[in-house]
This record gives sequence, structure tokens and C-alpha cells, in this order.
Amino acid sequence: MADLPRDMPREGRLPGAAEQDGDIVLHVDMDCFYASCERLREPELRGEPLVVGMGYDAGEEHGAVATASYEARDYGVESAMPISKALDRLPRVAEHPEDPDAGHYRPVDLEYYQEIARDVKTILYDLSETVREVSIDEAYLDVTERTAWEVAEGFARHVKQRIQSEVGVPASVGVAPNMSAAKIASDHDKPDGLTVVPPEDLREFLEPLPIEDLHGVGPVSASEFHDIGIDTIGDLAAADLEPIEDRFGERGRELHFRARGIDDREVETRGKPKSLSREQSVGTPITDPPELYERIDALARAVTERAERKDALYRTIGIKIVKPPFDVNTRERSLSGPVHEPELVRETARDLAREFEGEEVRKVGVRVSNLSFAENEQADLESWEDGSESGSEDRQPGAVKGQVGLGSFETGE
Ligand code: TTP
Ligand code: MG
Repeated sequence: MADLPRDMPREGRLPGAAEQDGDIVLHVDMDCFYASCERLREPELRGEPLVVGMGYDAGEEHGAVATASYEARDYGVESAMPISKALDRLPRVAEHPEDPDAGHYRPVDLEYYQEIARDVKTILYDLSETVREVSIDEAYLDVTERTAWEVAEGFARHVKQRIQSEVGVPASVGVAPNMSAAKIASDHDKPDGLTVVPPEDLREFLEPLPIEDLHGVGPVSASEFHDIGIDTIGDLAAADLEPIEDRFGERGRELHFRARGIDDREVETRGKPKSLSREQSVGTPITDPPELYERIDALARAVTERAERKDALYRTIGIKIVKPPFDVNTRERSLSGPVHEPELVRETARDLAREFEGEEVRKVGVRVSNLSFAENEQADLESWEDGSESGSEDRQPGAVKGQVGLGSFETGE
């Protein structure tokens, strides 16, 4: 594998912010979602081969599998397969009651699944302020402020358990330093999966995986990659960028980066964010006040630049100071009205940090909240555009505000 710099600057990142201290992204994807919903209201279906789809009743000829339980997948039944083919592989119990290799079939009841999905998403919004819903059963959470790498596994287990105990359906969860890797991680150990990939393990985790595991590589581009001798994510990471770009264009470039564990997309809630923040960890705790203030200044600048891009005004300015090992302190100050004044953010943040002068500090953050938006729809527009530019992953032409992912799902390409 090529010797690539691990500390490549990420766009939008603070200079000097070490990669390993960046974001913590959690991806949730429900297991055989429609089938799990059916099992919730019909517990006898648990552990049974179960196909959810349309068109299997006598007299119907057309229809496709929406999803299959993992037991049905063992018979070769897959999403999007023609129902006739599914019936060949797994006959219906209703018609073959004596056959031990028969399965259950249920029609699609989207409204019911959407209701369950809403319950799941409510828990996710409770777990993080920043939730990016990408389909009916899938979302990314920015959990940087809610956990730390050392305890991320316990946090992920908590997420799974809450969904299981409060809603009653199983989920797979992946935690990684960016969206692309988190998606791969949640898929890694499905069903009932839990995979945590801390930054220092990222390259090693990705390297041996088949190129198909990289989200955005569907069957067509996978076979093109195989044609040029790229079989694993590690092969792509080690390949020269130029020929990849020539062949696959901008998307090739993006995939090449993701193969190397680099993905600059930020998890952003569709719609208006509630706060904007930036934080940075330091390897050796800071005790030197000038260094602390220097970092505060850089973070304040990053946050106000982001507010500017989003046309956001803020009423509250806050800081976060983490002392070793995990002593999290937040302080904030509210203003009388919404403003956009970078200098005021810098001064206020410095002022709030004063009480920590001389103490050991391992993480610093600056945040503005109580946001209002100068240009009414600007924030929505921007986050939508961000999403559509960000590669194949979140492209959902049908997914506009208010109907994110309803009935839409990803097919790879
Ligand atoms: P997926 O998350 O792709 O699949 P899944 O949840 O059924 O299974 P997995 O455990 O592998 O995550 O899609 C979520 C739901 O979207 C799925 O339950 C049914 C629906 N869907 C379709 O209707 N047609 C399709 O082709 C696919 C892929 C999904
Ligand atoms: Mg799923």
C-alpha cells in the first residue's frame, strides 16, 4: 500500500487539528427493516424466513421483493428480486404447509413502516443534535460532542439498545471518523452489528475490504475496477489518482479519497441547524494560556465563517473545555439580540475561557447557538446543495424537505 500522509489536511478543518481528533460519526441502518416491522406486530414470524413484497398472491404475476429476513436471504432471496424468482427459491408456507423449506410472505405496508421509522428517528434526535436522515431506515449522527473514542463502543451499544427496547426493532451501528467509513462499519457486521473504527485503525480496517463495500461503488463500477486490477479498497487507496479520475471522473476522485479514509462531508441535519460549533483536541494537554487563546481564536474564526456561509445570526456564544481525562465543562453567554459579529465571538469565547487559564486542557470548543437566519430559506438550500454535491451517497432527487427518504432507498448505482 502506498505510503500516504495520515495527517492530510481536511478541507474545512482547522490547521493543526490532528485527524484523530476530528469528528465521531455514527451510522445506523435497521436490519431487514420492513421484515423487522412485520415481526413487531406478528412475533410468530421471528426466526422464520420472511419476504416482504408485492405480487405473490394467486393470479398476480408481477412484483418485487422489498426486503427479505436474513433467514430468507439464506435461500437466496434478495431485495429487488422479481417475486417469481423468490417464490422459486422459497415457496410460500400458505401454499406448501408441509414443506420445511417454505417461507412467509407479507405485502408492503409503507405507512406502518414509516411510523416505526419515525419512532426510531425520534430516539436518534434525542441522541444527537445533528442527524442526517438518508432513507427510511438509515441515518448518520454526528456524536462528536456526545462521546469519545475510548467509550464509543458503549455509546453505540446504548444506541442499539434504546432502539431495541423502546421501538422493538434491531439495528446495526457503525462508528468511524467520517460518514463514508461509518456507513461501511454499520454494514460490516450485519445483522445486529456493532463496529467501531477509531481513526488509528481506519486505514487497516478499509484496506482488505472488497471494493464493493465502498458506498457509491455499484455492480457496474465494481466490474470496471476489477478490470483494472482493483479488487479491494486498499487497491484503490494505493492506485494513482490520475487514471482513476480519467476513467471515473469526479466520482472516481471522491472514491479514491474515501478508500484512503478521507471524507470531508460534515454530517448536517437537513433543514436549519440549532447550533454551529467547532472543537479541537490536543495530544499533549495545554497549560500555556497564550496557546489556549490561540486555539480559541482559530475555533471562533472557523465557527463565525460557517455562520457567515449559512447566513446565520446567533444569540448565544459558548465554549467547551475538556480537562483530562474526560471532565467536560461548558460555559455560555447570551446576548440581548441576534448578531453576526466575529470579533464579539472571539472576545466572548476568550473571556469565558479565562477561568481555565493554567489548567490542563485536552479539548477546546467554540459554539454559537440560538440561531436565526437572515435569508429565510438559505440554510435549507445550502444543506441540500451540500448533500447533492457530496457524491453518490446522498443523492436522492426525490428527497426534498419534509419527505426525506420516504420510500426511497439506495440501490448502489
Ligand atoms: P435496506 O436498509 O437497504 O435493507 P434492509 O433494511 O431490508 O436490510 P439490511 O439489513 O441489509 O439493512 O433498505 C431498507 C428498506 O427499504 C427495506 O427494508 C425495504 C426497502 N427497500 C425496498 O423496498 N426495495 C429495495 O430494493 C431495497 C434495497 C430496500
Ligand atoms: Mg437496513
